Amino acid sequence: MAKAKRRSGSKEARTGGPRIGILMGSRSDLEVMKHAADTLEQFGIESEMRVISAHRTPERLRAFLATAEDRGFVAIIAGAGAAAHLAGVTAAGTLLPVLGVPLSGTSLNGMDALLSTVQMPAGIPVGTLAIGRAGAVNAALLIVAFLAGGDAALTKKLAAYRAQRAAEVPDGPL
Ligand code: RP5
Repeated sequence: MAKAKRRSGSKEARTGGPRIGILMGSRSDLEVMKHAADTLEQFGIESEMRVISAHRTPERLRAFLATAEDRGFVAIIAGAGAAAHLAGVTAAGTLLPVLGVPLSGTSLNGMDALLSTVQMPAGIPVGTLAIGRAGAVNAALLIVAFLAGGDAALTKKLAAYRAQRAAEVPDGPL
């Protein structure tokens, strides 16, 4: 498999494998959302991170989605905080699967973003993960699991990742 690229911004350059879009509503979301890119990179999966706000830069979102499939994207992870609608609006504008990561940052500590992201009416799905870093990591791992179907090498990497997580758990509490 070609070495994974992790890109920030829209400048084109790619390795040719499946590609994941990582959208975030603000640059202030990067600290959390970079964990999605880090995780995908561990599996050799290319990603592109973009700051796209559903309410502040709706045209940027439309432009990204208009070419996403042609550019090789197979799934999108969208992270946003507050009255988070980025994942839902993204899902409304594409047939690609969209995973939502609710982010904390307001006085409601992410509960606002969680409910905004998870409560999509039937018909336009957003697969919603946990609030914050766990959600960013697990969104990436869920995509890895989907892509691993029929890909023996990726399945092996996923099994090794799980084994490593198990090895990190101490046998005793002290
Ligand atoms: C949301 O509002 C963003 O996703 C971010 O989590 C939050 C705050 O954004 P900034 O005020 O830091 O740009 O749209």
